[in-house]
Amino acid sequence: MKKERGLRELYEQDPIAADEAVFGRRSGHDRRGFLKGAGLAAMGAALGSTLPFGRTMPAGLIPAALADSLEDFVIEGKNGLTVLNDKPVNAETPPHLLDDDITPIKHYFIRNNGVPPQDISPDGWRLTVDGEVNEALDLSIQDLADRFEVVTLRLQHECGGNGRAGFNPPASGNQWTTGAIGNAEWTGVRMRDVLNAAGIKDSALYTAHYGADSHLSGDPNKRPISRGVPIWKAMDPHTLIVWQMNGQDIHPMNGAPLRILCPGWPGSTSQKWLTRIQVRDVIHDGTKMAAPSYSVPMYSVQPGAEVETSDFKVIESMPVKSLITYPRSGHRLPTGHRILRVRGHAWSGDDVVTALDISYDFGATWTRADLQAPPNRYSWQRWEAEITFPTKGYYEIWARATNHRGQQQPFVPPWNPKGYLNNAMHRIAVMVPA
Ligand SMILES: Nc1nc2c(c(=O)[nH]1)N[C@H]1C(S)=C(S)[C@@H](COP(=O)(O)O)O[C@H]1N2
Ligand SMILES: [Mo]
Repeated sequence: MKKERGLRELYEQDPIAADEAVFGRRSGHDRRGFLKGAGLAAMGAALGSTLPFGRTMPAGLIPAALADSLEDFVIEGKNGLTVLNDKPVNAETPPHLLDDDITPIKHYFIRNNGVPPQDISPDGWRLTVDGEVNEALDLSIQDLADRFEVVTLRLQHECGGNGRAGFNPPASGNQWTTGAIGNAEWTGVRMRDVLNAAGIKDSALYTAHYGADSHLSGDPNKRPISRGVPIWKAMDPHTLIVWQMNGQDIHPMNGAPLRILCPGWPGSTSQKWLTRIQVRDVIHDGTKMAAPSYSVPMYSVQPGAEVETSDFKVIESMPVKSLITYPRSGHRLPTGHRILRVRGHAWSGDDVVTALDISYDFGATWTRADLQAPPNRYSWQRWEAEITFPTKGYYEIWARATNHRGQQQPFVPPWNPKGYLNNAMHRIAVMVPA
């Protein structure tokens, strides 16, 4: 398993690289190596005051006031995320900060494979559509807005590796717990309308997505990631090319100024900093398309087994899942109280969640929660339940979603070499004092 690196360690080893990982390359440093621009502003905001001598503060120096709370301060415009120990920045959302129906930008998770682009101004941004099309397109964001119907949808979007930390033996990669999921309100155009404008040929089989971020190695010939989807998924009216998140500009770390939002499929199919969609007559073979990336064995394997590359299949629809977003784990009822209302969200890849059950006796008995229909397809669904605890004591609340195919969240999900698709039931602890 890859050794994890804390931010503090990162700062000790390579402070300039740490600044870049934390603040993004666009924050930059001046010629003497001092932090400037957005990075400086972020540090000031985190400290709750401006830095009078900020301009002469050497890059890579962690302000003493922040040294003990690095996990909280680091990314401008983000708040409360848990920064995972990796470079570039990967940050997940604690479950209690996912309580809103629409995930706020500040709480939306970040998963970067490479170095985000420096210039993300929407003016001058171009999207190329080419490959197996009758007429290649070269579009500005304004062109997209002018030429196609603009739509706004709430869409669930989860990293294929979410939950990886729960597998035993452990799988290498970011040790996501439960927070690489978000359900924001995205505004843009349907990918289908753009592809139809280009005119897809009969030979069209798969899309290939390209973004403006660069490879961690700095090698311009390598791409951090380039994935795609079968044409039928690209043509689904919920697969969007978006430039707004919750009615605002997309956060720079979430792919501004333009990205794909391909709901219900591994987050990696939703290319950020989108510059090109190529229509292909073969299954796309871009970076991180081939097994074992974003792939699982075709059959169930013994934990820890080695699996032949040819025995993997690419992940498509994500599995049925849910979260308890209130209360926060460790909640203590006030003395004399036995009643608690719990709530959360449930979602299921391309499918609809039809039931949510909770247990407060370690799975011995289950109670059906109230479950709402999604406001639009591919949004997660709100659920809520009231529990009356029979005695004082320590309780665990478990939540288990079921989709319209009858598929349910397991207690122990199938182990796989890369640690994908962990949809184990979410559990929280509650104390009832008396
Ligand atoms: N260009 C680009 N697009 C990308 C990535 C990336 O590293 N570069 N990461 C992918 C992965 S693995 C995920 S899970 C989602 C994460 O989206 P978010 O950072 O907005 O939460 O973006 C996807 N799109
Ligand atoms: Mo991902």
